[in-house]
Amino acid sequence: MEITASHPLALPVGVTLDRYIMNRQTAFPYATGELSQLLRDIALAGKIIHREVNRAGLIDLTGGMGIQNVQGESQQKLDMIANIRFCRALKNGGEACAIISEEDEDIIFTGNNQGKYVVAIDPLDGSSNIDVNVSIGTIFSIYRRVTPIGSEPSLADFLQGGRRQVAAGYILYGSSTILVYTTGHSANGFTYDSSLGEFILSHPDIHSPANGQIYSCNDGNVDSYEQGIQNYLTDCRSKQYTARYIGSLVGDFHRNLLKGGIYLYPPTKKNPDGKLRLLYEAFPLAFLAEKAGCLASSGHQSVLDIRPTSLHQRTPLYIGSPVMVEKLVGLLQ
Ligand code: AFP
Repeated sequence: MEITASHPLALPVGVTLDRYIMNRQTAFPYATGELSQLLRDIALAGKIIHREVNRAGLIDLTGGMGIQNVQGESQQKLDMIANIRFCRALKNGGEACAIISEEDEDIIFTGNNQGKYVVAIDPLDGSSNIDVNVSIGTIFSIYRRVTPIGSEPSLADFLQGGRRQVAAGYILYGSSTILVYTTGHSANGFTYDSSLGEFILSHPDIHSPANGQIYSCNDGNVDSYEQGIQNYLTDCRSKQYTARYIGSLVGDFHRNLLKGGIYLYPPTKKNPDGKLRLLYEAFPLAFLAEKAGCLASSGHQSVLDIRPTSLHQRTPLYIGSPVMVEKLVGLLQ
C-alpha cells in the first residue's frame, strides 16, 4: 500500500498529555514528579466523567438527587458522581493532602499527609445543562501546601491567594472533550481521543485575541446590574456584537478564550457578591486566562489579587479579552 502525505497513516497522532507532562516536568517549579502525577490523576478522573457524561441519558444519570449542595443549589446525580470520582482519584493518587469541592462544605482530608499539594475543584460546573445535553465542565486549582509536610493540612493551605496557584485548568465536556491547563507558563489544550483513551495536544500555547466581539452574561439579570455594566452592554449592542451565554462558565469561558470575548457575572440583587466561587471557579480561570493573554477582574481589582477569607467565597467576575475587560472596568463606579 502506498502511503501518500495526506493519508491518515502519514499524519502523526500527536503528543499525548502524559508525554507532554513528562517532557515539561523539568519546567515545573517543584519538579519532583508529584505535580505531574497529580495532573495525570485529574486527567484520569476527567476521562471517567467523559464516559459518564456521554452515557448519562442511557443509564439514568440525568436529573436531580432531590437535595441541595452547600451553595443551596440543587444537586444533580452527575454532580455527585463527578465529585466522588475526582475525590477518589486524588485520594488514590497520594499527592494531594486535602481537597475542597463545590459539593462539600468542609475540607476533605485525603489521609495523605505526606502529600505536598492541595486541590480546589468544581467537579461538574454548569450542571443545570446536564439533562439537556449542553456543555458542562470541571475546574481545578492546585496549590503547594503551606503547612508542614506530614502534618494535617488546614484552611491556610487553601487561602493562599490566586497568584500562589502552581497549576490550574478545566475540562470541558462539549462537542469534544478538552482539557486546558497551565502550570504558570503557557496555557495548552488537549482534546480527548476516546478511541485511544488519550488526551492529545490540540491547542498548544493558547494566545487569546486582545479584543473580541462576543459578550456573555445572563440577560435576565441585566436590570439588577450596576449602571456602568448596563452602559457597557448597551455599547456592545450598538456595535452589534454577538451575545452568547450557555450558563456553563467553562463553556462560555472557553469559547471566548479562543474567539475573543468577555464573560460577565456581576453582583445581582439575588447574589450581591456575585454568584461565582473564588477558589474553584474564578481563581483557576483567572490564572489560566492571564497566561493566555486575557484579563480577569472583580470590577475593583485583578481577581488574582483578591484576598480569600473563606472556602466558598463568591466574587463578581469579568474575564476575557483584555481590551474588553479594561473598557468595562473603566465604566464601573
Ligand atoms: P451550576 O453548576 O449550579 O449550574 O452553576 C453554573 C454556574 O456557576 C456557572 O457555570 C454559570 O456561568 C453560572 O452558574 C450560570 O448562572 P445563571 O444561571 O445565574 O446565569
